[in-house]
Amino acid sequence: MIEAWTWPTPNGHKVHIALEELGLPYTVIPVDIGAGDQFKPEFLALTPNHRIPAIVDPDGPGGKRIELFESGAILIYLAEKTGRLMPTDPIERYTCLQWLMFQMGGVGPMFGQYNHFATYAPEKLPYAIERYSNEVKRLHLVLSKRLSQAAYLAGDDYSIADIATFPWIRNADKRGIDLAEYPSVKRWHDEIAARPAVLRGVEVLSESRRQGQITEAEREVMFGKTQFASR
Ligand SMILES: N[C@@H](CCC(=O)N[C@@H](CS)C(=O)NCC(=O)O)C(=O)O
Repeated sequence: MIEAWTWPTPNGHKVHIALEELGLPYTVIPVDIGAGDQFKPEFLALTPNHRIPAIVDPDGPGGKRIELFESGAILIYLAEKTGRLMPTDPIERYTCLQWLMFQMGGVGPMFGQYNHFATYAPEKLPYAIERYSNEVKRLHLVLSKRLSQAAYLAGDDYSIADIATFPWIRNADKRGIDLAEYPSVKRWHDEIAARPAVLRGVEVLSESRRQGQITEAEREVMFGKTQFASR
């Protein structure tokens, strides 16, 4: 059975949703990133990047065990393992990968930096908040244009590109975005949000979701010296 080493964050939700969509049996191994579980030896053995998500599939290619980190790589792996959620036509497949990379290289990092400076940073730096807030808006405009031309990011069919992007569009209001201003993104979001597998995926570890402000201890673990300790 696939092990999902994960936590209820947007990057974790990508994997939960994909596993639910594909109906693959999996067990959840919680990695509490506020408590420092990402630095435990058993997790570092799977990923030197000490970030969730990671998976272990004992039944990987050729029946061999595979360990993977980076949510985009995991989504491609799961799609190829099952022959689903990624088009097979070469042009459509590259289009799907293009939008997956757009999420991995643009939406994820920029929205993440917005969250950092607007929510987690102890000092509220106007330049940093404005810079990432502009990127959040710009990226919503790019998505809006694409989704006014196509039903889904890859084209006619729901794919791993949508699964990668959706968890970052959920709760858009937390990034100062009113989805009503981006009707095509809202149409796409609302449709995906109602999928039964998505409803199940976003509930994985929901009981562990942080309520309220980040604590000093969590800030130290994720952004302070803890990450540089020798292990
Ligand atoms: N590019 C990575 C990013 C993973 C990532 O940033 N994960 C965050 C949670 S969403 C994390 O584990 N943070 C732990 C930390 O900051 O120490 C991916 O897509 O898998």
